[in-house]
Amino acid sequence: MFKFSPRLFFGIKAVCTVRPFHNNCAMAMNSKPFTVFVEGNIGSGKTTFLEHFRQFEDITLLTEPVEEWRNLKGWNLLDLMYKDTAKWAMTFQSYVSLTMLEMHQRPTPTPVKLMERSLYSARYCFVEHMMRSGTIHPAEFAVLDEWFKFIMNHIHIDADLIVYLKTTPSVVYERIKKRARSEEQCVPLSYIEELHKLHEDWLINRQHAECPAPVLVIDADLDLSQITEEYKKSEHQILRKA
Ligand code: DCM
Ligand code: MG
Repeated sequence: MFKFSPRLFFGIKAVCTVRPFHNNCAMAMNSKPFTVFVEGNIGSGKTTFLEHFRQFEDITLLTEPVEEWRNLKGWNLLDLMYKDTAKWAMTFQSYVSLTMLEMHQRPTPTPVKLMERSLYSARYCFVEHMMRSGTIHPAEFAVLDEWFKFIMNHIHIDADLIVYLKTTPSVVYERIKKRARSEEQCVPLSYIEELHKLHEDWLINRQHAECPAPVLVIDADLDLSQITEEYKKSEHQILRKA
């Protein structure tokens, strides 16, 4: 059993920005919403975490657009990617980037915005894995990386806090098997382990230049009956309550 210990890592990199406070009054003055990315391995409970916040008013919840990835003009890109990764990874990730960018840009009428994953995890975890494992050709990686750099340099992506649902690979592997999303049935434990390491390298070890916000780490190994208590401990930082 893991003991809960939320740790807030305040980024020391120059790119990290923290807004000191905001409230409804600030919203009325047209300030940007307090924007939180919920990050973590496949099966770490990101969607469940977002659902926990549905009970609160004045919060916009943006779940990962998996249904769009499963149905682009009738094509299931997620399934194509898992069935023939070498052929479809590039197409899949370029569509992920487009849909995530649309989510980053979506106007938000509330003072808080909670978003499942981001363009950053797409680049630093999933595309990074495809490049390192040789799944995509270096030329394909170069194209995806140029898109990412262009977006970072020309479009402002708001980020105030990253919630990292930290898990043990074997735990999420069992969850993935249980939830039985048809496309993911071929996913091996080694892939989950490698994705875990890439999340750690990005959010804990700070191996990339871009960690756009402070990181709140939550122990997400606990099962559903206990995890709500862990989620509650993050409420004050997300809802900006004293
Ligand atoms: N996924 C991916 N690349 C991304 C984002 C997600 O391959 N940039 C995949 C991993 C999962 C599915 O999409 O199979 C949805 O992720 P999750 O279940 O973690 O919400
Ligand atoms: Mg999800």
